Amino acid sequence: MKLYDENDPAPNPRRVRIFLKEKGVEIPLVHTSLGKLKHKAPEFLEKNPLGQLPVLELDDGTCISESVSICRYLESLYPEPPLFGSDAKESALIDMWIRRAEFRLMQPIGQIWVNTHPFTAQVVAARGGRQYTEYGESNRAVLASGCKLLDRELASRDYIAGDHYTMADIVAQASLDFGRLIGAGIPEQCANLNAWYARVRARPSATEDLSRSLLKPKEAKAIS
Ligand SMILES: N[C@@H](CCC(=O)N[C@@H](CS)C(=O)NCC(=O)O)C(=O)O
Repeated sequence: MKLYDENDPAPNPRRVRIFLKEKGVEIPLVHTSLGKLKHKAPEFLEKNPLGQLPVLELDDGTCISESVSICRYLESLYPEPPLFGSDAKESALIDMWIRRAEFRLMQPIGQIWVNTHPFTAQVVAARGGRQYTEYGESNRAVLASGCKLLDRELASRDYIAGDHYTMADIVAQASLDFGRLIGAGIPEQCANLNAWYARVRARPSATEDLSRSLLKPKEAKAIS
């Protein structure tokens, strides 16, 4: 089994690395450079036709993409500590919060990145496309409302889906780390969400080997 991976700060492969660290499990990582477009090479498209990272390749050649699906598979192999819940109610609540973190945090952050950031402007232009800046900017309000939703929830519990750290925290944490990097951070007034963010960032799983970051050391340190 091996994981096709890209370094910090790519948020989706990062989810899987955080998950593995929480489990205390190491698997071989195959560095697949986004910058060098390795994820669009024909041999990679055979593994994931969407040309995206991460991808988990099993020993029988089966390829699983989608970071949450990869983590669900790994959870079955390494059940302790449970990060997708221990009973039906917990599992459903974690799933609900994973989906909300995807739709209310990662999605607007992704649109801000694709449609407003100077770095992606070059990438989009090179592919003959364009940025929809006004649409990208409108996602700042969507992100702020997602942050406020979580802020209200975190008034009464320590973690996003309950009293324990779970996959929902990993999805939110990796998304918000990336958001911070691109200037789409957590609003200051979200005190409960900011306190949660400090808590999850203090976990050993959140620390990365910054020498592998795609960013300059100072930028990488800022989001680590
Ligand atoms: N929903 C997917 C998203 C995967 C994704 O967008 N990965 C990014 C890297 S963080 C990527 O490969 N982007 C390149 C592209 O979309 O062309 C997941 O959770 O794995």
